[in-house]
Amino acid sequence: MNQRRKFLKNASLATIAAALGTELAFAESMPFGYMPVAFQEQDPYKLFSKEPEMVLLNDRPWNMEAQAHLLDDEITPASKMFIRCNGKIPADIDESSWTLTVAGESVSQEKTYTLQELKTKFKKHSYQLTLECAGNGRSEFDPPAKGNQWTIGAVSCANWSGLRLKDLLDDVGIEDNAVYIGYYGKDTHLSGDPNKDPISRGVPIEKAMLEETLIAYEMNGEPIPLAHGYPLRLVAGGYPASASGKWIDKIVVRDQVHDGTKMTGQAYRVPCDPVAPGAEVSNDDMCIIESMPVKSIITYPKSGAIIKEGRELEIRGHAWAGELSVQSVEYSIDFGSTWQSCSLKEASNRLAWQHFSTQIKFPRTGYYEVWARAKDQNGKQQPMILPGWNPKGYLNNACHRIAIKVV
Ligand SMILES: Nc1nc2c(c(=O)[nH]1)N[C@H]1C(S)=C(S)[C@@H](COP(=O)(O)O)O[C@H]1N2
Ligand SMILES: [Mo]
Repeated sequence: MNQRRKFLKNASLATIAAALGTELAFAESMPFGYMPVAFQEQDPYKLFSKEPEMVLLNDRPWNMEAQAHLLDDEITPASKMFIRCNGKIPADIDESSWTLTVAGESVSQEKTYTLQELKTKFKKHSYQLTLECAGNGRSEFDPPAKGNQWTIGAVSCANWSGLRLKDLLDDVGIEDNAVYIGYYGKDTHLSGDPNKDPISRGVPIEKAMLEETLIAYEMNGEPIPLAHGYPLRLVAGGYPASASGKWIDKIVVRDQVHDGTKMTGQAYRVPCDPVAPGAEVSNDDMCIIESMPVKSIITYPKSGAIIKEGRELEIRGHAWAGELSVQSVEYSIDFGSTWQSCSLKEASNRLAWQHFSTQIKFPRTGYYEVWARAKDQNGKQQPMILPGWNPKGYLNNACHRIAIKVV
């Protein structure tokens, strides 16, 4: 039972009237336990405590993205974090009875832990971790790809705390033939079919064993917000965020690549070799996305800003490169003809985004665009225009641009 329903069932008519802001007419005729329509309507902004400028892309399931200027914080607060749900958010979450089972072909013996055990038996670690939906930027692909039309705001970098997945797997004991782990969450399939998972993805065992791969129970020092996986979440920064399972109650250690829902077929895969836009690609020619590509976002000022001639404009933003670090960020004010360097900070830890900033002088009045371009530690740069088209519209890491008017 969700909190609201629980509240209503126990509420007196006076409490209901107070919540409605008026008397309940014909209160004596309302069936016992009935939920007034006014309480059924869900405002996602209130429900998930999101900033009013967040953009709702879908309500079944809930999908909401940030706008670039909302992502200006160095550590993303919950109120500005995108939501990507594949199914229905679990109701009736009871922390005191929540358990996590570790199973699969490659565990010596299946083992179940209570949430309390996970919190007390294992050392707590905290990392700031970049989570970007593989479909971020999908809206720009042509021919278009089906799915949520994310623009630029399906990325976050919050501070996550919990135990290392590695410590958990060491405690369970895993076999030498382990190649992959997979997660199962308690969210339910949109069809209502209890035998179908909305999503069950995972990561290679090497990624699972990284120090930064967490089974998190806190985000930004608080219990994880409901929409982001309360009370327990896998967090594998640098990989498509779909690998970071929310509401998890089971981890499987596999002796083959995990074949859960959205691991197979074309989901979260791109053509192993580039294809022409609109091409049909067979499943055999699609490869699983692992580390996300280098990318950057200008978070200040908001696109469309107007400044006075002669004034310098400060710009700032973040850059990330999946499992790699970012070596430099440049900007251009002449549509990419020339580039100047920005100052770039080190990441607070591996797999966290890095902050860049600079001061820009504009030569005269007029309309400008500021473009930002990052380069990863291996020298790979963001493309200026849309990168390789792919059937599902993943991995658009083209340069972010903002419009500026100098008057
Ligand atoms: N159990 C579960 N985990 C999930 C999902 C989901 O629908 N169910 N969505 C995945 C996808 S596709 C993304 S992009 C991220 C989104 O995380 P967020 O909503 O906390 O931003 O969660 C991932 N983990
Ligand atoms: Mo995603």
